[in-house]
Amino acid sequence: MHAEVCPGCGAILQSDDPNKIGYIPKAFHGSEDALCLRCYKLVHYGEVITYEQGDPSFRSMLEGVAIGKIVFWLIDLFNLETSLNMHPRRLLGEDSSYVIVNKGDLLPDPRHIPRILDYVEKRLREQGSEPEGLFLISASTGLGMEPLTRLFQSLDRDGLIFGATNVGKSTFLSRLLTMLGQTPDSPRLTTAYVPGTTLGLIKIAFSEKLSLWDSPGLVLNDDLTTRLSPRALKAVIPRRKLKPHTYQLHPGQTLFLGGLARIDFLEGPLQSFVVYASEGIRIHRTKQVRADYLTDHERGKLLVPPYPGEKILSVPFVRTTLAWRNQRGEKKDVAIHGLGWVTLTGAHAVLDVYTPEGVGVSLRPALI
Ligand SMILES: Nc1nc2c(ncn2[C@@H]2O[C@H](COP(=O)(O)OP(=O)(O)OP(=O)(O)O)[C@@H](O)[C@H]2O)c(=O)[nH]1
Ligand SMILES: [Mg+2]
Repeated sequence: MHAEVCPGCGAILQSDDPNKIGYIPKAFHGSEDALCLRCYKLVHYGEVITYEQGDPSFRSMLEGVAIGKIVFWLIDLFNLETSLNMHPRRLLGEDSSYVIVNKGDLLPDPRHIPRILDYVEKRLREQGSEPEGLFLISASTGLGMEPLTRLFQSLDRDGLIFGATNVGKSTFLSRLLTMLGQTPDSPRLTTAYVPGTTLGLIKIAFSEKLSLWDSPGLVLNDDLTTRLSPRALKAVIPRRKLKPHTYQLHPGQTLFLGGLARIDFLEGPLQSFVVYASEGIRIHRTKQVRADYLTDHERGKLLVPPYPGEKILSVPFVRTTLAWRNQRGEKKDVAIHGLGWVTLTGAHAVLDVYTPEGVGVSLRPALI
């Protein structure tokens, strides 16, 4: 059979231009499970090819695909605010039946699961969504997957896996198929830490009658990870359980999260700043009076990631001012979209948060 799309990423295969999406040397074109050059390099050598042509118009690709299908909306626990903004009603024209919060293995303590589900449920209600089911899982470890495998066994329509880029859609489908016993012959979906891994719709025969569809993740502009080099991404995306790091800060002090974010503590009582981010981020505490100098001279040097030569170093830091007063015992998270979050424990605070222009910053009740 003639393979027309890459079984790893769904790109339409072509043998004309090695610098374009979907390239496969002529000799391999036509063999059923041959991967495109990009997937081949990713899977076998961990090498990332990026294409100049940019967004291959995923939005138009997704138009109409949800009709008649059951939509499973995947959300990334580590990047909740960005992935919750990727509402399927807006993007597919259909609501999701099920919402799946992925990457649960990153939680320092599974006892926090109910609290996180409550928060997600509340956010979904605010958006006018009441899914038939809400799950928290880890596609990497299999945590929480059993009820979902039962649900998939009982499907009576095709299923579409939808969500922002990098939330783990392809990893989830692969895990699901493995758990349902479809291993060697089922397609090997390419998964990777870089955003934009899946490039087209991939149809997977699930039973005699039903198919499951993997889809390319849309990119949201407020997400830090779409602006980083592969090297910086490796440092920023956590792979293991998060280890919170606590810093006691006085007003007049600043915390840098690598050279990617800066938090100036302007007003409030002495309090803990608890950082939930990847171990690859160098955290640096300093006096606020030194912070401008460090911003101008040490991003990409003392403050890494990013690393020397990265495009993001020429993107200016933009300030977001946050101020709040808590009810007794409450804590707040400052979420920096794609980088992680910082929990503040004091009764009140005023902060200036600096992030590269365009990267989203949100204030929310503490997740943990
Ligand atoms: N810690 C953790 N990482 C995960 C989990 N699931 C996926 N990942 C990682 O997240 C990254 C993205 O996974 P993919 O499955 O490629 O994500 P995707 O949603 O298919 O991304 P696109 O194809 O770009 O839309 C990879 O580095 C995965 O290893 C999980 O449960 N826990
Ligand atoms: Mg994918």
